Amino acid sequence: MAARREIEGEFVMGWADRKRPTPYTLNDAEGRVISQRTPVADLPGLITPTDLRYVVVQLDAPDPIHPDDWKMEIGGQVEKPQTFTLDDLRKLPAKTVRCVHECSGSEQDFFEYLRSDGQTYGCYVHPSEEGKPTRHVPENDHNGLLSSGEWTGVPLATVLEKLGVKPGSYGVLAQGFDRGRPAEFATAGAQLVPEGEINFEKCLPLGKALDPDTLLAWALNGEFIRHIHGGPVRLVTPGWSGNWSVKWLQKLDVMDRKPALYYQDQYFYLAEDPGEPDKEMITAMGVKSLITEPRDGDPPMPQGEHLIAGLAWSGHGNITRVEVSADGGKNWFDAHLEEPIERWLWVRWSYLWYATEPGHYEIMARATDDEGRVQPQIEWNYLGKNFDGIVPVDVEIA
Ligand SMILES: Nc1nc2c(c(=O)[nH]1)N[C@H]1C(S)=C(S)[C@@H](COP(=O)(O)O)O[C@H]1N2
Ligand SMILES: [Mo]
Repeated sequence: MAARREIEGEFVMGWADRKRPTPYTLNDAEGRVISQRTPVADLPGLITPTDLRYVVVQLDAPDPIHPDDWKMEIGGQVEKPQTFTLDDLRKLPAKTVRCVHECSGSEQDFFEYLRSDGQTYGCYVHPSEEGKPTRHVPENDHNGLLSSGEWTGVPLATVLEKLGVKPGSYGVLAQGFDRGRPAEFATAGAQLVPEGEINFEKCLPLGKALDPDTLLAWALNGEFIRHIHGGPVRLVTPGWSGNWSVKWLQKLDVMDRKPALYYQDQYFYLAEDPGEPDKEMITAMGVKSLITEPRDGDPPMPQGEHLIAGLAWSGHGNITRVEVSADGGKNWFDAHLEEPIERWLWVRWSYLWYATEPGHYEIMARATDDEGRVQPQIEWNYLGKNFDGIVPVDVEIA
């Protein structure tokens, strides 16, 4: 069996245990984690353990703010601007939402792979000369940029209602207290790169800001949000790409129109080329499934029954169906969806495949959501954002 199924343990709190998955981590010069990737296919549950969550830091990682010193001004187009402490926020009626976060850049190498024979993205095409990008290798820059979590906080809508949003407002400008200059990976297609330092900012359209599941969150997976994950308070926008969930909040401004913002106009959009005038702002994720087993590179498997399993999620709602093909997309069969099926969380699915003949098989999965959206939804775009294509797993039956 492959090394990943190794179970010789380590000692956890004094007891021998199963080998634990480890995240892939990059640190800055001071040793602080600035990038981390989740070994998502090694985790058999629904919620990504906090230590294994992916991390993306666009600017410089900020110093932590003590929760007692933290304050957030909410102003702009509201009747009663107010500054909130963490205690103030926690006196409002809270709720808990479980959701998937996926970075827009997640798995972007597959766009080129699926386009490799010149066909339009969306249908499956055969492997390019270079072959298929590896999906589960953490060293690959675009792997493991997704996690799920259980967030507790107050709906942004509750706070906005208290303050009174003026009619005709566009959205809520959310500002993090991290500053810096956009990293190289985020300036490639930009037409205007700021000269000095900026804060990480997004202007969330009012409709999403008022969604009852959009939170000002202070807890993650049962504990206060750790600094590295955006504490003391972070925005959580279930269903929308990771970049909307602004970490390290320090300020909210209700805007009457959308301001020009680096991480909204110069990055995080869909377009065929950087010069395109009508770039589409990235909002919700597509609809996507991931096969967690088997995997490319597994040793040949015997004839007989094999588990095909994975995860599926959508930026718009519940997953209603996952189909599996073992013959490269000719025939599809319904997989079993494992409960619970929650609106913003991924669902685990499984299918028992009986392999009768030796040979090479291409295993594929395709998800559908309750809006009838079938994977894939997002077309090739030059920044390679929001990949949700169907990627076959190559399997040998001995
Ligand atoms: N303040 C701030 N918020 C941010 C970012 C950031 O760099 N600064 N990165 C965004 C991006 S691109 C992603 S994918 C998610 C990552 O969240 P995580 O680091 O908790 O996984 O946070 C978003 N929110
Ligand atoms: Mo991201």
